[in-house]
Amino acid sequence: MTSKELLKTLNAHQLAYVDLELKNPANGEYMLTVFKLTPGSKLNMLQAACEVAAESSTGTNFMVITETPFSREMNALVYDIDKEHVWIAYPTRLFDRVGNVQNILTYVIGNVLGMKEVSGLKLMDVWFPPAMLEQYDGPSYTIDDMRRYLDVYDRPILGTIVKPKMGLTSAEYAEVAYDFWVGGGDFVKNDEPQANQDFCPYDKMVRHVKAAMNKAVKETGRKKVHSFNVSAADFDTMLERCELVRNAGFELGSYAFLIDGITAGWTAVQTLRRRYPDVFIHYHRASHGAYTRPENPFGFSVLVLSKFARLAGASGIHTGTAGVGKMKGSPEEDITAANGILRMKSQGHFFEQSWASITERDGDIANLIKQDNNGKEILIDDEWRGMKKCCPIISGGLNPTLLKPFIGVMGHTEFITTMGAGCHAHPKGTRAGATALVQACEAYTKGIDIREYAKKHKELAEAIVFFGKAKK
Ligand code: CAP
Ligand code: MG
Ligand code: MG
Repeated sequence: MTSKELLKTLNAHQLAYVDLELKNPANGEYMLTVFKLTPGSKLNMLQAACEVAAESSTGTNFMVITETPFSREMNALVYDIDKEHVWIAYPTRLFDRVGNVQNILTYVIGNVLGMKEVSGLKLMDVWFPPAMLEQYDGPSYTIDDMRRYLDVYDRPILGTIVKPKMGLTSAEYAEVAYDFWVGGGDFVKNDEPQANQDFCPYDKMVRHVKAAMNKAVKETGRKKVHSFNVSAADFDTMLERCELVRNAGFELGSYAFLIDGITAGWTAVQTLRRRYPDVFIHYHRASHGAYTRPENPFGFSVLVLSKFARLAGASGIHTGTAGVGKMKGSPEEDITAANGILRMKSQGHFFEQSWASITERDGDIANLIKQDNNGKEILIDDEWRGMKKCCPIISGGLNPTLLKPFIGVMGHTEFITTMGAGCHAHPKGTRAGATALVQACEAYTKGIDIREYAKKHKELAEAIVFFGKAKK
């Protein structure tokens, strides 16, 4: 059926949520979205789309007598449709005025994911108008700040997750962190379930990590970073954990706050961003698979999750290994997401998003974009220009032999990588695993094949043998 014919099938309730002639949806009044939609059995594509637009904005399943002319102005509008996708425009005035990501998501991936009218609904892309970029915090402390702190440029920041994921005492945990740092690694993160377990009390873990970091910095002469998981049962406890770290003598820049952004929630993410603009806010996306796995017809794409993380002010978010590591993923998904949050202007699955309102007086805009695409820091002092970058954190089943293959897919090195088993499964242990990772990175930056480089670098040679054999 043509859209004209589809329009004729709509009832009065559905007709209030469609305008296929909407002039200039990108006029700034709307947040734009594209959903992959499979209608429920009794509805056609447009009918189902209008039901989604209703339930995810002002409506419900019937037109109500209590509607007013103004409430109708707040209706989301289906403004385009094709065989599989629907384009819906949301008046930005629908959203909470304090720049609240949780509120937006409650609309667009709220009730609608449970509606009978659809048998598939996945939010594939989202476009934010400039006015929204000004209202939302966006990142404050970025990978560029971390690079300055670590004095690490032109290569990925090399990190690990301490493994086993859980079960080490605080002293044992810190020992592994120390071994990674003296092996040459830059960045150690708590794993996503790390909290205040009785065998590894939070305050003791913090103290031991501080001692380990002092020792490693002294021995290597290099700065180091630790990302503390501050996720907690309530905000008071979350903030207590932040303050524990900040009062343990860590210098600014040497610690990040990790938050399990989906299980702890978006309010936790934004609370950390607003309380600690001088700290790297590390968004771990544990349980994102329930929404993002390609075989799941309901949810949202990795790109959408990542774009909202940038809006909320995460300094970095895990964006996946594009299938190179252990988790499901693809370049279309993971690399699009990674570049979608890093750049000033990025092409998503459906929208080109500009994260900076660059004015004509900026003169050579094309040159600015080119510099940005080459990793030069543009959005520095004049944040008014736009939203700072959110960096991809690449993790999940990687090991030193996979660093170059991943960079080959990513196309650049503007990311943090964290390898857990990839370091701690090394036959000679964590320190050797870290050194193998550093050597694999050196080989990459020198343009030397890792097998060639391994001839004179034994830790890398051992990693190649071990992970080569371990390949499933
Ligand atoms: C990686 C990791 C991270 C994953 C999550 C894990 O450990 O600690 O949580 O990166 O996946 O538990 O798997 P390994 P993603 O390096 O040992 O796999 O980054 O895709 O969100
Ligand atoms: Mg309701
Ligand atoms: Mg983990």
